[in-house]
Amino acid sequence: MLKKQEEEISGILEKVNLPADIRKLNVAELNALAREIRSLIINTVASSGGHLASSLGAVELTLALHFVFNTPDDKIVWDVGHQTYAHKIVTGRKSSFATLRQEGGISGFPKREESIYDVFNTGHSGTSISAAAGFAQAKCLKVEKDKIIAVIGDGSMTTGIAFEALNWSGDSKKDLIIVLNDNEMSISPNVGALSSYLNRVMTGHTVTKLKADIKGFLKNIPGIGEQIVKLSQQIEESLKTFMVPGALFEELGFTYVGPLEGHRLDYLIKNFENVKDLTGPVLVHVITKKGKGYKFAEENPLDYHGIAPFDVETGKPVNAAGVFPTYTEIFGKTIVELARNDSRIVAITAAMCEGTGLDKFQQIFPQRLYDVGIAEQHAVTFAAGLAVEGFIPVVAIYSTFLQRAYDQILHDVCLQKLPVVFALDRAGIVGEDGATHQGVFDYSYLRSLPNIDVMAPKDENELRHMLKTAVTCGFPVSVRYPRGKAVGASLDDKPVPLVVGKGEVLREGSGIAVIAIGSTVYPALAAAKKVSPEGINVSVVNARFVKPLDRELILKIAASCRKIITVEENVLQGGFGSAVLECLSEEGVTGVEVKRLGIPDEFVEHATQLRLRHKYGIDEDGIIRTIKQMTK
Ligand SMILES: Cc1ncc(C[n+]2csc(CCOP(=O)(O)OP(=O)(O)O)c2C)c(N)n1
Repeated sequence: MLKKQEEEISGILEKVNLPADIRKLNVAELNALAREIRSLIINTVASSGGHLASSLGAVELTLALHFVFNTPDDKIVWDVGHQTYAHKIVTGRKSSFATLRQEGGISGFPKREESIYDVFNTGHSGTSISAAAGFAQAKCLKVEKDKIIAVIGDGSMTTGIAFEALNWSGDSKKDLIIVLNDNEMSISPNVGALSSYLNRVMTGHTVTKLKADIKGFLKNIPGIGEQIVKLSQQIEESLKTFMVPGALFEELGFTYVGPLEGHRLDYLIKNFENVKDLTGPVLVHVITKKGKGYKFAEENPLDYHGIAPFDVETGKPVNAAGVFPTYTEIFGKTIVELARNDSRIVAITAAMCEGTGLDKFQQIFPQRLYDVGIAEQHAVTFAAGLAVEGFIPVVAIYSTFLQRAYDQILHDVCLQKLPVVFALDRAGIVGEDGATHQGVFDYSYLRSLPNIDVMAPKDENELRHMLKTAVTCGFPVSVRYPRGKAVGASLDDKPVPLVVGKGEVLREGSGIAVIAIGSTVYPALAAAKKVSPEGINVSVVNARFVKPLDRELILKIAASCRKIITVEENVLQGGFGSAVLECLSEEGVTGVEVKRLGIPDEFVEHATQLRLRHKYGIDEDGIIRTIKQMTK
C-alpha cells in the first residue's frame, strides 16, 4: 500500500535543482525523486551514450549523501566519476544534462570548472581516497570541521593507489569517510583477493546477525550465561577476520560500518546521520546493484557499463553496426591466431578483458589470460616477470591507462630489454570521454625510453603484421591503434613480421611530402589525391615506426621535397613530428620547411572523434589546408 502511494508521487525532480532542495523532502518524495532521476539518466544516455550502469547503481547513494552532508562545504570526492550523473542532476546541471558528453556540453566526469560541487576532477580509477585524504589533511591544518567523503567502487578499490591511500589514512587518524560502493563488479565481475574478501564480508553479515541472536539467548541462561558469552567472545576474536564484517578495514585503522543496503534511502540516511558524528577514518560499506532500475542494464551490467546510443524500449544500439571490424576485434582475433602457434604467448588485462578484445583469448586459452584487476602497474611488472621466465606477455591496455605504469615500463621492462608487447588500444583521440581519456601522449612518453620500439599501423592489415613483428622481435614493443572501426583493408592470409624501423612510400610526388603515422595515413593519402588536380604533387609516406625512425627514408624525402608535413594523433611535444625534426637537426639538414600537425599543448576536451580531428587539423581537410598554405 505504502509503495503504491509512493509510486503515485511525481513531479519532484521539477522542484529539485540543488542539494538544499533535496533536504526539504521526506523519504517517500526522495524515493520518487530517485525514480525520476533514473528515468532522466536512461533517456539521456540513450541518446548521448555514456556510463549508464554505474550511474544507475548510485542514485540512492547520491541522494542520501547530499541529504545528510552539507555539500558543497562537506566535500564528496567521486572515484572514476563515471557514476556521477545523478550528482550532476541534483547539483545545478539538470537543465544542461541533455548536453552530456557533447561538444561544449557537460562532461561525463566530475569537473571543477563545471560546478563547485565537483571538488576533484576524475576519470581514472583509484584516486578518490588519496585526494580525500589530502582534503582531510588540509581541513586539519586550516582547523575546519567540514566532512570529507570519498566514494569508491569495489573495482577501483583494487588499484594500487587506493591501497596506498588506505594505508596512509588509517594511520593518520584524520576525519575521513570512505564509502565503498560495492556492486561486485568492475566493468566485468570484479577479481582478486579483496573482491573475494568483500564477498565473504557480505556472507559474514548474516553470520554476525545470527551470532547476536545466539548471544542474547545465552545471556538469558541463569548462572552460566554470562561466562559462556565471555568464552565465545574469545573464540570469536580468533575467527574475527572470517566472521566480522570489515575486520580488514578495522585492522587498518578504520571504523567499519555496514554492509548497508544501497537502495534503501531511509536506511542509508539513518546510517549516514550516525556516521556524520564519528571521528577518525570511517569506512561505510554499501551494497548496490549495477544498472539498478533498468532491466537490460541490471541483467547485463557489462554491456551497459559504457554504452553507445540505444533504444530505451529494446536496449539495442541505435546505430547499426558498421561493415568494418573494430581495431579491437582485429587485435583480439590476431592475438589468438598468434598464440595458437606459439605457446609462450600469454595475455594480460587490467580489468578490461572485453574492452581490449581479449575475451576471445580468455575463452580459448583460459590458463594463459590474466585479469589483474584495475592494476596497470602490477600488470606491467607481472609481465616483466613472465618475460624473464621465457614467456611473451602481451599487455593490452588503453593508451590513457598505461600512463599509470610509466615507471614499470621504464624500470622493469625497458631497462632489462624484456620482450613485453604493449598493445595500446584507444590510442589517439577517443572522443566523448574527454580530457581524462584521450590517448594522445603515448608516442611521447614511450619514445623517450631506450630499448623499446614504438609503432602504429595505418590499417587493420598492418596491425596484424605489427603484432606478429612484436611477438617475434624479442624486445619491448608498443603497438598503438585507435578507438573504433578500422578502415576496411583486406587482410593478408597470414600476419608476417615487418622490417623493423622501415616506413613505406605510398605516393611519389615532388616538392612536398606528408609523413604520416597510424590513423593519419589514410587522411594524408586522401588529401594528396584531392589537391592533385590543382597541380600539387604530394608524396605520402607511412612512417610505421616512431622508433626506430626510418632515418634513411626521411633524409631521402627531405632531399627531394624540401617541404615536409608530419601528421600524428598525439601531442606535438616529444611526438612523431618532433622525432622527425630531431633527425633532420642531428643529420645537419638545412633549408627544409617542416610543419608538424598534431595536438598542441593543451588537454583535449569531449566531442566526437570526427569533430576533434577536424578541430586540430589532423583530418583530410586540415592536411589539405596545410598543404595549400605551404605550396601557395
Ligand atoms: C586507471 C584506470 N584503469 C581502467 C579504467 C577503466 N574503468 C572505468 S570504470 C572501471 C570499473 C570500476 O569499477 P568500480 O570502481 O567498482 O565501479 P563500477 O563501475 O562498478 O560502478 C574501469 C576498469 C579507469 N577508469 N582507470
